Amino acid sequence: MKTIFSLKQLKHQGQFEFYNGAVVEGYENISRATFITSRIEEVRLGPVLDPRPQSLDIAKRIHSTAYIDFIASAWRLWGEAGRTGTALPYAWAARGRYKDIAPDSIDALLGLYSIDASTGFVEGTWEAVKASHDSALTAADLIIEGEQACFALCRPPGHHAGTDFNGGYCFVNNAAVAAQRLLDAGASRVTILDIDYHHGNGTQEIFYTRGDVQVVSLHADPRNDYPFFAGYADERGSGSGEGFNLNIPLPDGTDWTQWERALEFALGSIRQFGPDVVVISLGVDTFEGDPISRFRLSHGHFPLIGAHLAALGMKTLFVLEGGYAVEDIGINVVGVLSGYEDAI
Ligand code: OKP
Ligand code: ZN
Repeated sequence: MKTIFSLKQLKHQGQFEFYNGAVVEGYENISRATFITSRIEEVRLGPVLDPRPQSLDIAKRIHSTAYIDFIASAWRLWGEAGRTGTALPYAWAARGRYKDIAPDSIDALLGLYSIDASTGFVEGTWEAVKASHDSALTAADLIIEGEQACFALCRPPGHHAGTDFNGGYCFVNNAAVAAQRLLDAGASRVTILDIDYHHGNGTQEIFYTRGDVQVVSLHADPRNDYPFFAGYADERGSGSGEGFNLNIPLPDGTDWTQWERALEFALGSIRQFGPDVVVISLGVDTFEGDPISRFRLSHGHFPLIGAHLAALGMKTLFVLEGGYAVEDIGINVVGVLSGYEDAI
């Protein structure tokens, strides 16, 4: 299987976040990517290729143009305000309760276009975010050109980024942009199956009223964990999208037996929908050793996930999301990909 990845994606580096009341180095760090590429080479999964340069046209349809323009200029605005550290918000608009205003101050803009204080900007953030987006689109292009499966090593990740907000380490929703590219190229239906530990609230929001993209997600019950305000089982889509959003929240401590049962249910709903391509939002923070998560999958389970996905018999685009046990992330991500390849 081919992997798409650019070294530019390492330029988002050294950002801080809030965690348990303290300011700490970001969990979403560059070693995540380097552990994965090392493992790909170790097991000879296939070549790691640079993305092709890509236009932002689709990103500006999936997100608002104003939002994309903001994240492309946030670091410059932060510098113009005389700031040097990680650009993070400290004030939010509690949307719907305030007038619809267009503020100028960088502090207001950071709050306006975000849902949390985990998603800071540093000097290289935009270049890395753009390259991550290019990797997702290039991997989608390879599927369009005939590959059965492809891996977009996207970092920063994407599934918490919605139409006009960042959050959860995510800026551009790479999986959503890739899904739109597949539709533009002639796919009539695409499924995004999100197996990250956290609910992909951004992906859900983007496609909530659409019937051409089914969004299916297995995740920690949002009563217990981030993103808290979305991911409940009664969120099933609306309008033309009604019935095409499926959330399967799972309790703290979920183990392989429970998780696999949920996956089988999800796969059943995907078979019914009958997409031309499945995009997997591939997070491996379901691993028992993950520092910010509370599920109990172990190393050996990840290849089994790959085998389940291969059994769908559909073209499959893997897009990286989370996974923070960095020493294990290569084994777990490449475990899914090799498990898939061994089973097709
Ligand atoms: C991103 B992905 C507070 C703790 C972490 C955000 C979690 C984001 C997870 N800094 N809060 O879905 O793996
Ligand atoms: Zn996650």
